[in-house]
Amino acid sequence: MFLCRLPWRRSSAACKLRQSGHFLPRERCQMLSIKGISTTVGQEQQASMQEQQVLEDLEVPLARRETETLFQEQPETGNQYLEDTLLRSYLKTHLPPKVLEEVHQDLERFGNRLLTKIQPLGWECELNPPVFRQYDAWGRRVDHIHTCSAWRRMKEISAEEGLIAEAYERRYSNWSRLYQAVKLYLFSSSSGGFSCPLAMTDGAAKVIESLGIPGSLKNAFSRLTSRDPEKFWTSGQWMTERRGGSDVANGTETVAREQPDGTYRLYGFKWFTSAADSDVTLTLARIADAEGQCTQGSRGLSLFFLRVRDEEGKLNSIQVQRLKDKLGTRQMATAELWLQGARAELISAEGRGVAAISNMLNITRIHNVISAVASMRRMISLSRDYARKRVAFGKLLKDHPLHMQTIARMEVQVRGAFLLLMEIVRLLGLAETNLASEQDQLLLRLLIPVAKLYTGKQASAVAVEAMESFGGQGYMEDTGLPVMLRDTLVLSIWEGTTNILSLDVLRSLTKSQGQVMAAFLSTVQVLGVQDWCPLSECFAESSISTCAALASLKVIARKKLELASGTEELAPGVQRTREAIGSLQEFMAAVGSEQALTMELAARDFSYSLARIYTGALLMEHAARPDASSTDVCAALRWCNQELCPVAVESGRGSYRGGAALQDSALVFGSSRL
Ligand code: UCC
Repeated sequence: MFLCRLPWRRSSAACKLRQSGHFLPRERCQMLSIKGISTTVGQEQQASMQEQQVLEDLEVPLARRETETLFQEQPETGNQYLEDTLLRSYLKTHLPPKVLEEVHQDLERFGNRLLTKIQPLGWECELNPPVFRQYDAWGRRVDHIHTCSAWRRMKEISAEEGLIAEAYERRYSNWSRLYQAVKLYLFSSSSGGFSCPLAMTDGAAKVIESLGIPGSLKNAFSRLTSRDPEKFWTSGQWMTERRGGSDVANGTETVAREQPDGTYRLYGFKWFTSAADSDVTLTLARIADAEGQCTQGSRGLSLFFLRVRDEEGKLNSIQVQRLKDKLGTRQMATAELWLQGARAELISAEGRGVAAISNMLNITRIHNVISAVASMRRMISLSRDYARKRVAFGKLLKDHPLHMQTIARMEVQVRGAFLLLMEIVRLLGLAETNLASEQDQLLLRLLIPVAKLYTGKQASAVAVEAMESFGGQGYMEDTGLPVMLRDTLVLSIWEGTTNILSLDVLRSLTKSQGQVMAAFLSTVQVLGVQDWCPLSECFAESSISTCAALASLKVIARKKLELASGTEELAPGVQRTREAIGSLQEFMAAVGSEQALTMELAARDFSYSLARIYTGALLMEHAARPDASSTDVCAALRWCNQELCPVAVESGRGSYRGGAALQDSALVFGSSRL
């Protein structure tokens, strides 16, 4: 996340020598450390003399200068936009030229702002996590969550940069969403955790917009999507209660009581509320009838909007029980909250709370993908820079083939994940501007959980691997690397765990009666297996609606480009993708007649198969551009060299048969439990 101008080289040499025996001659360190261990008088005298010598050395400027040359130059990143060749080639390929020109200028400026101003603020957020003060000096309960000035500055910057606004103003029509996602992607690893409230703010804005921005929510919507730091609000998403983080339908106990004025008061306990310093929130509750009874299950849940504090900053009948002590995302306050009659507005139809909040979930899940890709990109950029600076066994790390193979494997992962992210936000942009075909919409519904679950896992694996590429330094807190690792590990958990998302993939299949799969298969065929055609051309209508100068694209859109000369090199990848699609189809045909348990057991592998096949097709499409580089081709082929359809392989091994579930239980609990 940080690793830019961290205080590594700032502390005095003497202090470093004291902190780290590594930089001292080994014998002297040992002598320093033998104090207190039983020694002979002679040994003690010798140790004392040597210790004296070390202390003298510390005072001698020449010796200090010599020692300083031992310090390792730290890995750094530059302007993250300019350095990201894949991002830039994607934008160049897909954005209409006029849009590209404007966006490029802004992103270059933003990249510089991130490097010089925002990144240091992000580190400050890490060093100054929120503090909870329950009582004031005179014993009055205040429940104040104190955040640092850098965190508050992040909120202002988010407004100034239009990190939410951009998606809702739609000044670039369908490309606005993609542009917003790119800014969030660049922001994420420098944001000091502020990506989290932004995700929920975007989700809340989306829900309100999808409700047609009712009059009572006009003010909230304009604040959530404002560029004015004075006006800008952030939102929370209070879904998780003690009995249900995943099983929201059965776990939600919060009760809503209607008031004479038509508003509601909420009573309950929210177990995880991220970014609890937010201005407003969306939350679920069960409406009590005149007898105080509530409908249980999913159909009993309704969606509410509430302001967390009033104009004077007083909490809305809410008590903060405590802040969570988390592994990561420590920059951001996650609280346990008691709702003791919090005034709220019902914003969904009664009993349609889950369906209504799923609009928010789908947006926050996309933000999760953004953070996953951003984290991988940052870790790999730092590993790469370190490989250019660190010498081991007489040569730079970059000259060690095994080390480079490890980084290259991570690079293939992040490239695939990046293209998958771009694909989703491209589709979302089309859907939000009424330009999406039915197929696009089905695809979007399917790909959001697929991308969330897959990139969350990828990011965790890449973060661990990349940390290792710094050796022991990767494990040191003040390098900032452990912070990045911790913050990445949450990505496979919040917003739905891998298994919950795998079941959501199945839900999308069932709900659409298989249409999402038809959309998936036909798109994959077009992307990876047919001639290349730039998508900006395919969707030229949308760009033309915002930019008349692009009318010429319409002409080009009708022309299918010949595959670039490198296409032949892609043949093995195309072949493997075709085979994987065939295996997937065979699996689906076979499983159609089997029980629901089979599909549940297969859900994760099935989702991984969708992710790998679709991403492979995207990589090949990118590699088949006329101006594709050899790196693009290499990444596509390497991606396709992995098992693209693990669900077929596991199915062949009998992993989803009923007996397999019994075996799983036996393996976990031992046979005696059966
Ligand atoms: O709050 C959290 C932490 C906040 C931090 C946010 C930071 C984000 C940062 C990102 C980067 C920095 S974590 C809490 C997250 N909680 C979850 O994600 C919940 C996980 N559980 C699920 O997703 C479950 O699958 C549920 C809750 C959706 C299951 O609920 P139900 O009620 O049992 O499911 P149903 O009955 O199948 O679905 C109810 C309705 C259906 O519509 P109808 O009634 O028309 O058939 C579904 O089709 O909701 C619809 N639905 C969806 N529609 C359910 N899920 C979706 C979906 N994903 N998209 C569209």
